[in-house]
Amino acid sequence: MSKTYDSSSIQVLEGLEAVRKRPAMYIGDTSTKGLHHCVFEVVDNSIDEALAGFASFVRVTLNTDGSVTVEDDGRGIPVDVHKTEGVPAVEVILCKLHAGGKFDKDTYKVSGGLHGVGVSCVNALAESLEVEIHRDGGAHRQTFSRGVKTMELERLGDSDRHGTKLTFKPDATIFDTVEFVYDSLSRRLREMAFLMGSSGLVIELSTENGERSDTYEYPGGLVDYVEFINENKQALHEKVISISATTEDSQGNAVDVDLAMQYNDTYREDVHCFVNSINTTEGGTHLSGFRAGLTRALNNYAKRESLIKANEVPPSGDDFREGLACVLSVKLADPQFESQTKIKLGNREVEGIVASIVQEQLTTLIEETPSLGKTMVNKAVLAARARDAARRQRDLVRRKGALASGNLPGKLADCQSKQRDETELYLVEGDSAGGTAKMARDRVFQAILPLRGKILNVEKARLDKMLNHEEIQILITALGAGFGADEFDLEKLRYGKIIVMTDADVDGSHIRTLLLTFFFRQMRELVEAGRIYIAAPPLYKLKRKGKERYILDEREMRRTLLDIAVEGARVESILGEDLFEGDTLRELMDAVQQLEHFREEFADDRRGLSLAQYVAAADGERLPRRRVRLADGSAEIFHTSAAGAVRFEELSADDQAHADLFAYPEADEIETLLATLSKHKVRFVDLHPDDETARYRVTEDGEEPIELNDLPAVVAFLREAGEKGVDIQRYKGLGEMNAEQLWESTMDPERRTLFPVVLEDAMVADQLFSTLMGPGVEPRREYIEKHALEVRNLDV
Ligand code: 0RA
Repeated sequence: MSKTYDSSSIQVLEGLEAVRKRPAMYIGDTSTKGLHHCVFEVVDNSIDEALAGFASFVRVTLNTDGSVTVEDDGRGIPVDVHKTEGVPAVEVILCKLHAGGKFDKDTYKVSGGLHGVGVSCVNALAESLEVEIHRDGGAHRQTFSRGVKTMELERLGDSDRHGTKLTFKPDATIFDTVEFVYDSLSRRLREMAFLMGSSGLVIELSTENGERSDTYEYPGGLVDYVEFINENKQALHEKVISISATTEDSQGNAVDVDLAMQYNDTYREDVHCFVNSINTTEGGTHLSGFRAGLTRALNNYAKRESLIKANEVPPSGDDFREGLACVLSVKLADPQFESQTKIKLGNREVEGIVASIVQEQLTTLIEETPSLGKTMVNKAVLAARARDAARRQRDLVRRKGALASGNLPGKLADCQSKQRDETELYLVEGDSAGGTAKMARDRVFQAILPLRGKILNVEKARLDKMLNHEEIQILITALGAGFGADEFDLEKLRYGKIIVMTDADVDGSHIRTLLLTFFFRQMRELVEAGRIYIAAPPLYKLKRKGKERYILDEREMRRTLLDIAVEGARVESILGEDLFEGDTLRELMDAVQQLEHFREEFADDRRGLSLAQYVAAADGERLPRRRVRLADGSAEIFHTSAAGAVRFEELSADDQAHADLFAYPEADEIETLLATLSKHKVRFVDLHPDDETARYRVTEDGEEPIELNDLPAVVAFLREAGEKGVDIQRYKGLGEMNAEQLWESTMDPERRTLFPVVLEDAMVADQLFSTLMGPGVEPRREYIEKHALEVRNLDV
């Protein structure tokens, strides 16, 4: 970057009203996605500073007041007076659309995603924005609101630092939601850190309250990324392969190609590709170039070394990518995207460029390290064999008619409607519940498929074995959309919704997980299209005054009984003259009831504090998030999870082995409950007073008043009163319901609860499935131990 920027290189285009009028035009939409887009818009600028060699860190902080701060140690936004505008450049950059010194053609914007609309858009959509700049020997500050300055640029004093610190609070009148989602920001920032890795950049994300903080620093770049992907998988060769080159296209523009890859023992291809740091989820010419180069290099090598026998099925391109984890990143000056959403690269020339770089460097590499070449080819030979076996298996099954639609499995009770989108297929655990469901359903639009026993864990099986499994064949046939990478066709799906209906017990949740694993691995499109649902059969039925209702779980039960009791009841405090009734009474009783519930849970959990001790350890209104207990019995309490985790990690290995780290994930919930108490002027310590004084007078409609000691006693009394005239039935499983009950509670669209299965982050899901359902015992044990700390009611 030889070019120097100053205010003269910034051109002025138009005003910001346009952005406020039609925000979606600039940031995509006004959902969480658009909201996050604003953060990345600023972050991109910081990252550009890092790529240009001026910044070494980017720090993102989610502040308690709902604003977000992005800080870097780059050159700082220019503050000198703009030649034609006559105001400081920073003001032009923040208040004029498309103004930005970086709009020159000399360099491409490497960090940018869909971004590049300019920080002025962020300013336009911010209720308030403050920028602090260290540059030219001084510290400077200016503030804005909704794109308009609220003060002139101010010089705060001398400074020998350089950098930009920008804080903005999103405008709640523009966005559907102004709450940043930590995990979602963290995912993209981590991805950016991987992609920028080798430039030495450190990206930090934290919340101002210290609750969460993460540092992303990946000097290994793409190699680190691939190691991360393969973290819980068995790698087939020790070192991650790294390929990179810079060339020119026919126009003389620079094209950078970087990739890292490593085979693992799974059967899936896991390739992530990027263009100028944009995740091109639909691939494009760079991806097809990579595939061609890989296939050619390995095919030629296999031929030369006679690694494939004459009577053997030759590996296809797919076979060469079985079990391949790969990250491919290309950078080019003028990317052409095939779709508006920029997820598929269209530049034709890139294909040949990537293909020849990959072929060339890979060939050299495997010639230098023959064992590596053999490992890769062998994996592909096995994949080809399995593919062939699967094909034969499929042909066999197809000949038997099982995979062809039109020849439906006998167990399936199909529905009548041909309007696909209004139809539903229930996958039911066991023949007996299946039978009930068949009687219960509305046969016009509901189909039932009973599944017997456990279906195969597809995480541990290859295709041919999977197709051999009868329940899976039946499932594939019933869905009617085919199977396998080239055959699955969402359009052919025979039902609008696929609903998994299992018992609320260990077996039920296991079967549910196996089914979800199957859908995620083999029919991901079904999940992505939002077609999969989980049915929620109730745990209880409650009858009162001739009326029945179903209750989903314990918690709803407690609340319902209290609701009934609170009707027509009044509670007076004898000492304080407070009167509670109606909604106020319900709110207070509900809080007391929940706190008592926590009190019991604390009493018998292994974290070793009573609820009273725990609440007493509060710092102001903040409850502890972590507690570390050492082997000698001494313990420390931490109000932020980060501090507790750090303290734990600081211990020696021996101390760690003998120390316990306890998490309090319910802290937020309890804080809210305590706040409700204080809203009603009740102190936590008064819930269980030491003496036996009657403090509350309770009057139920048409009954004599009764005096009680404390609020938990009032709750118990009211709940007992509520239970009078109420008949409760508990269901242990679907099998205990008759057809009518099953229909009313779980299958009637008007009354049931359905949980849609959504795929938030395919990469995280992928790792989770590998960890929990894959063959490795150690990663699973680690996962469960780590998360056991976070889980209170492990409902299995
Ligand atoms: C315009 C020109 C220059 C830098 C920046 C903007 C800039 C913007 C942001 C936003 C967040 N951090 C930032 N850092 C820099 C070039 C300045 C020069 O030539 O010295």
